[in-house]
Amino acid sequence: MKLILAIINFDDANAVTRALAKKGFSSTKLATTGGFLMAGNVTILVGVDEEKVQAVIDIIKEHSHSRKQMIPTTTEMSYGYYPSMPVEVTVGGATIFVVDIERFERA
Ligand code: 2BA
Repeated sequence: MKLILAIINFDDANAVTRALAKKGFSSTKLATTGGFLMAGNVTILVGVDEEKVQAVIDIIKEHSHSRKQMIPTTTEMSYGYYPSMPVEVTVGGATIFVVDIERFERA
């Protein structure tokens, strides 16, 4: 068995979990925060048999969109002058990890 962890945009989370449920996959949504932008995102957990991993990844990819985001940064020029230098980053669609599950039980 495998555990798929997918970090996706908050705005895509419902579409992803609905599409997973439609195909019969259980999922759990966690509210998470990215370490770089310090902005909220969503991590989806899906436990599946190995042969279904690609199907789940395909669904996640289909419903996760990448977005461009501007982040403010400042650099000191001189005399304590800090002009704002916005930088554009591309976030997502989805950052996906697949890990082995040693044991799975429902109690
Ligand atoms: P954040 O850490 O907030 O990163 C948001 C976006 O900022 C990243 O998008 C990337 O485009 C940019 N970014 C991140 N770190 C950077 C750096 N050191 N320098 C320049 N730009 C940087 P994504 O790569 O699509 O990542 C989206 C979110 O997925 C991340 O949010 C983080 O929560 C998660 N993530 C990405 N890679 C990860 C990893 N290797 N381990 C754990 N979480 C990861």
